[in-house]
Amino acid sequence: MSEQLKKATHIDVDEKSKLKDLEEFREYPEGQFLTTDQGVRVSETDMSLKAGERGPTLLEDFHFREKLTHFDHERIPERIVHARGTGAHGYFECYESMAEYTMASFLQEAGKKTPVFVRFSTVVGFRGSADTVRDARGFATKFYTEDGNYDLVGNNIPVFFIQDAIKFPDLVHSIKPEPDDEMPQASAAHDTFWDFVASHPENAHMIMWVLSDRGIPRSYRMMQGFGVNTFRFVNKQGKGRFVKFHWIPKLGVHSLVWDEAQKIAGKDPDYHRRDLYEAIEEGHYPEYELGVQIIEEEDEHKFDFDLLDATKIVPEEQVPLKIIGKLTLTSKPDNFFAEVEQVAFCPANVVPGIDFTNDPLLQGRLFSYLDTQLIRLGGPNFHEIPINRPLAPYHNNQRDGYHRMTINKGKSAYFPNTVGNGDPRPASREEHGYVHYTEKVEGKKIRARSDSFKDFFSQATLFWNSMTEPEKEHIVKAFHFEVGKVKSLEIRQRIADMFANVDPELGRMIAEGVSVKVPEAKAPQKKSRLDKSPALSQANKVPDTIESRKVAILAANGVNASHVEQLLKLLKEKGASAKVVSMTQGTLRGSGGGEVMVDKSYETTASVLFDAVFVPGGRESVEALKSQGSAVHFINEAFRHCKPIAATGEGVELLKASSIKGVKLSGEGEKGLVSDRGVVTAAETGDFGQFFEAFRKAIAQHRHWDREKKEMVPA
Ligand code: HDE
Repeated sequence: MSEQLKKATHIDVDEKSKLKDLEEFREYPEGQFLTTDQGVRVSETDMSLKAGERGPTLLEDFHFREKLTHFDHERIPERIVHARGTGAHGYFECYESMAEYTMASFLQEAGKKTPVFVRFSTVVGFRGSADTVRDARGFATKFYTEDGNYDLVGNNIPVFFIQDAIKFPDLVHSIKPEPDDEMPQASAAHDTFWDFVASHPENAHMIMWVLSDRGIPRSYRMMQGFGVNTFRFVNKQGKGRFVKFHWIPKLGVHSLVWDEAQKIAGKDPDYHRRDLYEAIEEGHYPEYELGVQIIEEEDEHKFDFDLLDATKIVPEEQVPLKIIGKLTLTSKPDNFFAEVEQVAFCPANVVPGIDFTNDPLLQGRLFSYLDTQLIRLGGPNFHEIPINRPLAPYHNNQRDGYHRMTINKGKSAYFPNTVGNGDPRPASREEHGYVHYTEKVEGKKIRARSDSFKDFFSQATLFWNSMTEPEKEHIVKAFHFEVGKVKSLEIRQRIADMFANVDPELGRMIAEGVSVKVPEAKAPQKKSRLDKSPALSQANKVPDTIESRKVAILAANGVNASHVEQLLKLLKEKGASAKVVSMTQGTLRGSGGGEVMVDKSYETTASVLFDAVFVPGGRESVEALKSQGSAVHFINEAFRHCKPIAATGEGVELLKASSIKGVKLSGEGEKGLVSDRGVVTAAETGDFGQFFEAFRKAIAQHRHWDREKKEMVPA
C-alpha cells in the first residue's frame, strides 16, 4: 500500500471518537450574544418592527421573518414505524478476535473499542405516544468502525410477523390506527390488525412473543435485542457462514405487568426514556453482551425450519450462543432532534466481513430504510448529518442535492478519470474494499414461497411449551385484552381457531375469554424437534442483582428514621436507590429525633413507578399511613403487581390494614423475620442486615408471580 493510500484509509477509532467528532457541531450559548442565522447581533427580540406603535409589522424586519420562518419549518415527518424512540451514545468492546469468522474491523482484537449510537423504540405508536404500550421494541445500533458505519437494526423479539417484505405495508396499515377515525393509538387491540393476523398464519409465532411479557419490558436496559434476519459473516479468505445476532442485557430480562403498563402510560408516558437517561446520569451504564450463533454453510439444510425464514428462531439448544463482546451506553444525546430524530439506520449499512442472505424479509429491508429516509430527512445528503457521518473518511462521485455540506475539490466527478489522477479509486479486498459474497444463485423468476416456509405453528408451539405457568397465564390474558377489544365476533372466532393450532388448550382459553365457540381440537400439523427451549423463558434469565432498582419508602411524621437511613445506605451499596414518599413534600420528623426528607408526594408519584416498597416502623407514622387511602392503595397496587414489599416494626401493621392476603406476615405467631413470596416483614427487627438481605433477594427476583392468583386485591 502506498504511503498516500495508507494515509487516506487509516484512521484510529476509540470509544470516544464519535463524541469528539460531534464536537465540531455543538453550539454553546453561554456568555454569547443573540444573533440572527447570519451572525448579526440582535438588539431586540420581543417586539417586531412596526410602522408606528399601533401600526402594521414591516416586511423589512428580517429578524422577525427569520424567527417565524424557521419556527414554521421545524417539523419533519416522523418515522412511518418506530416513530417513538430514545437514544444514547456508548461503545462496543470486543472480547476475543473473531478473525476466523469475519474480517469486520471492530471484531478483530480482544479489547478493541468502537463507538456506537443506539436508538430504542416502540413500533406502532406516533412520536408522542406512551412508552409502555404492548409492542415490539426496536434496538438499533450504529457502529462507527474504521471501515465505515455498520448498523445492526434489531428488535427485542427474535422473529417477525411476516416472511416477505412485500407484506410490510399491509401489516403496518392493519396495525396502525384505523384510517377512518385514527384510533386506537399505539395499540394492536383493534379489528383491522386481528383481521390481518387471522389471514396470515405465519404471524402465529411473533404474536406469541408480543403477547408474552416481552411486549411490555420493564426497561430498555432489561430487554434482549436480536438481529432477527440471518446474516453472513465472511472472513479474509472469503469463507462465509450464517450468523444470528443477540444482545443480552447484564441486568436480566424483566417486564411490567399489563395493568401496571397501562397505568404508567398515564402517570409517566416517558417512563422508558426517563429510565434510560436517569440510569446513565446515575452512572448505571446499561450493558448488553453480544452473542452470535454461527452456522456453517454445509449445515444450512440440517434444521427443521428454513434459516431464511424470519418467523423462526434458531434454538440456542441447537446452536449455542458465543458471547463475543459488550455494548455499554455511557452518555445521553446533547440534543434529541439532532441526534435521536436525525439518526438514520439501515440494515444495508454493512462493512467488510458482514454480508446478507436471501431472506426475503431482509432483502426488502435493504431497500426500504434508505428510501424512507430520503423523504424523512429531505434529500440524499443525510449521511452528512453529524450523527450519521461515518468516522471513516468518505470520497466518491456523488454530488449536489439538497443541503449538500461537503465541498468536493477537483474537476472530475466520474470514474474512470484521468484529470483527477483516477481518484477516488476502488479498493481491493486487501485494502478493505467491500466485496459482495460470491454466492451461487439460480432459479426461475417466480412469485412463490418455498415449501420450507410453510410451517407456521411448530415454533409458536415450542414457545408456548417453553413458558412457565405464570408466563402462559399472561399470554392468555393478553389475548383476552387484545382480541376482546375486537368488535367482530367472526374475527375473534378466526383467532381462536388459528391459535388452537398452536395448542388446543390455548385455543380453548382464548375462545372462553372472548365469547366465541371453543375450537375443535386438531392434530398438530408439524412438531418442532425440541419439546422445550428453556432459553425462551424470561424466568430462566434472572441474575442476582438489584442494581438501579427503585424502592419507595412510605412514611409520615414519627417515622423510624434509623430504619430509613439503614435501608438507604444498604440499597446504595448494592447500586439501588429509594425515594421517600409521603402525603406532601417537605421534611418529616423522625420518631427518635432526626429528620427525613420527602422526595415525592402521592400526587407526584405512584407505586407503578417503583420496583419495590418498604414501610419502616414508627407508631405515629404508621397510624397516619393507615388512615391515608393513598398509602393503603400504594401497598395494594404493589402487591397486585407482584412486587416485593417489606416492612419493619410497626410498619407491618400497614400491611395488615391493607387488602393483601395469602402471605404470611411477621407478628402472626413469629415476631422475627418472615419472608413469604416477596413479602418480607420483621415486627421485631433484630438484625437489620439480615432483614435487608431477604428484601434484596426479593427485589432481585423482580416479581413474585406465585402471588398472582390473589389478584382479587382491589387496586
Ligand atoms: Fe424496520 N423499518 N422494517 N424492521 N425497523 C424502519 O426505517 C422495514 C423490520 C427496525 O431507530 C423504517 O428509518 C421493512 C424487522 C427498527 O431509527 C422502515 C421491514 C426489524 C427500526 C422500515 C421491516 C426491524 C426500523 C422506518 C420488513 C427487526 C427503527 C423508519 C419487511 C430486525 C430504526 C426508518 C430507528 C425502522 C422498514 C421489518 C427493525 C420503513 C420493509 C424484521 C429497530 O424503513
